[in-house]
Amino acid sequence: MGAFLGVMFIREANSPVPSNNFGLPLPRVMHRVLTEEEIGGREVMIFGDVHGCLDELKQLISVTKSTTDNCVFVFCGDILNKGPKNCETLAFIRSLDALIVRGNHEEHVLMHYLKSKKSAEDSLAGKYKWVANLSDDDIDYLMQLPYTISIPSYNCIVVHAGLFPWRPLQTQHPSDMTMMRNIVDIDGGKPHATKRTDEGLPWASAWTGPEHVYYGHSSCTRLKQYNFATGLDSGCVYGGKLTAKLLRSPSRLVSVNAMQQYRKTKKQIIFNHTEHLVT
Ligand SMILES: [Mn+2]
Repeated sequence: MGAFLGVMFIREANSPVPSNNFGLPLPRVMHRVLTEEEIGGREVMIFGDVHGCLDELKQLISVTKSTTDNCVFVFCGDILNKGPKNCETLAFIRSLDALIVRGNHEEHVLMHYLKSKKSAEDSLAGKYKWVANLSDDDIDYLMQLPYTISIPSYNCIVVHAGLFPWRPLQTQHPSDMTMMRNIVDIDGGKPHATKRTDEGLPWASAWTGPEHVYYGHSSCTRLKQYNFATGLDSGCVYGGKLTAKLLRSPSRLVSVNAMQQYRKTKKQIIFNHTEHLVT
């Protein structure tokens, strides 16, 4: 395994940064760093996938007594789509001066928006109808969302879906960072990422740090804790919970229950509402 890892690292380090999913333009900053100076002694709160669940988001902020004066808000992506209050959620999160990494749903929104601008036949309809209510400034804002946010003072990285183990940040593939779940063929010579969960192993189980990774995207497996990774998507939009991690010592997980099930799941998810508790 050791020799194999070394080969992987060199090969990947020399490969060019791949292009974006869906032909979207890349953001000016792919990998944002949140510095100690920016944090300025405040708490840092990292949220799992909100998916338009604004009421639960406000409740979670309220029960932890967090404000922009005492806390920096960071989101794991997928703040939009599927849920009840998309435009309002974006406006609220922007009002918090929060940092957000892009999720596959932010990219879907941008893709549908750009298609609708190109061709009258591709007008925003169905579940993307609400996108027409976003301002040009909102679209520009979403276009510039980075893929990762590193927080060196807490030795951690925030990403939506995951990071491919053994690969430096600069050569991580955009579609891995926004969509991957598992890694296939870890011992088979050519490991690769997949969106599927029925083959291979969760990428987070193979991630050996040194940074701890906080990610979302994976509600079907609920809250997941590995040695060097924590999955914060606990399926709020599916009637689960909205979860966040507070980083300042003593660090802790906090969550609130969804007020209702906003979206049906393809697979049945059994939520354990005593699994982790609101503080
Ligand atoms: Mn996602």
